[in-house]
Amino acid sequence: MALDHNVQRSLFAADALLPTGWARNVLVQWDGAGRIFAVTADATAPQGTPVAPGPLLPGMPNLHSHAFQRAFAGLTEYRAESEDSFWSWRNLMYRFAARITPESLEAIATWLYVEMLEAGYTSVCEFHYVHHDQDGTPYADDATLSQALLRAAQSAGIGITLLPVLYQTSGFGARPPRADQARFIRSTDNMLSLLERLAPVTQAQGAVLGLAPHSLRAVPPDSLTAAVQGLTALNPQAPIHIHIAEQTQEVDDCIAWSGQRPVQWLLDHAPVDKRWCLVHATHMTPDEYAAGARTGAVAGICPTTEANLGDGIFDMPLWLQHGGRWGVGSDSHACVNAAEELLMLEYTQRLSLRQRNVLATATQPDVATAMTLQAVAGGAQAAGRAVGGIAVGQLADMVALNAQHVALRDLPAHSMLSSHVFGSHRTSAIDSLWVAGVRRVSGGRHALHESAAQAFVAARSATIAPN
Ligand code: NGQ
Ligand code: ZN
Repeated sequence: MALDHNVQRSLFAADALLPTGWARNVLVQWDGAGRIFAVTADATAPQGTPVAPGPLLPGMPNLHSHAFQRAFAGLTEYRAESEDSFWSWRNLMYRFAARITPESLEAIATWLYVEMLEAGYTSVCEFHYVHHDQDGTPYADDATLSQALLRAAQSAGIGITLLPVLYQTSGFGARPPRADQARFIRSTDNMLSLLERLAPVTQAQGAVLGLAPHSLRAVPPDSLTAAVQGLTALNPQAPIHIHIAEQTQEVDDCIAWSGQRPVQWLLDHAPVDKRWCLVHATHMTPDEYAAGARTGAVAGICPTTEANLGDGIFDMPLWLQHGGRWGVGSDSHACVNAAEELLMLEYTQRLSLRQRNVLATATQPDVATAMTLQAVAGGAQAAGRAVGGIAVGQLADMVALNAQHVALRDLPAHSMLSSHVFGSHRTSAIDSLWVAGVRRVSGGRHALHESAAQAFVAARSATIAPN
């Protein structure tokens, strides 16, 4: 245990992005649990206060991650079928999932979380569905793979919301699971036992435990109802995440099964509210945009993965018009970089609307600033953790850019952020990052960078299937 006087409890920044916008000469102070108790603008730094090397930003929550998928990022970019699609990618992805072990998952996730921290994410929502041993039998300790992820988050020092995934069927109408989905399958009762088992473990490390019904394809209506009720009995505030309406095939199948589109069906049959994160929600009608936004649920947009998988484009202006909340996730981890997700999101809107600066707002004309504040607020809501920005009561999850980086030097603070997000630089402008007040990245590097990278490479080699 470090002695109290060695523990950092404050930081001064010449410029800081607060939930209300940019402020000058900001002193941030937090307690021993990493919770901010004072944010003072126009302050003078008390002697000895550490000073941020550039503009201070709120840490970005990553609201959607399948950690194991980092091991094959960039390795499915070849033609596997005459017309490759999301579904042919999924077949390849299942081959990697089949080979994951507790050891390889921990190594892959540890490195992934180190990368996330170096890239501006301070917390992660882990949508975790590979539960069982390779032949589909539960591990002797049924929480083995969940524990591997929790350990990885703890070693890297990233905040985590663990979302064990309920997965039961291969398609609408209770189609039996495929053989290559055997590692994912749990009964609803079994899932609720897992949650009970994990509740004290997650709490002990400051993690939040939620639930992820994988999708309407994978969870029949009765199970969805029972699981949400069971979770709510455990913790009425626990987050609930679901993949929804990502692919048009899924929409067509849902209509054939129920006469309704996925989002419409979900809103009619589940108590969707601000606890929920609707991951992707790509294919909605204008009525679904309006009704979905009104629930207060967060749209979990995963811009680079959605581009990588050919999902389609979420209509941000329509969602925002109805007061919709949103955040970003790196999902399959084809890209692990908070700024690049914002860039990709704004660019897809520009390409589809043939406009510029689509996500600027009346009060926040600077796109990178507007997007950062919205994505942090939405991401925090989806995480169910107090990670909603640099404000009293929130955890001190913060990122400092390097004002001496050539891309930033001598610019005003909002332009530094804009240059960081939209300037596409060969090297990162992130200097430091704090999670709950603990500095995890300095000089752009995490302390575990080398060792975690080595373990990752070994785990990846073991995971890549020999043709
Ligand atoms: C997943 N990923 O669970 O990893 C999914 C693919 C599915 C994304 N949707 C599998 N991006 O949806 O069936
Ligand atoms: Zn996903």
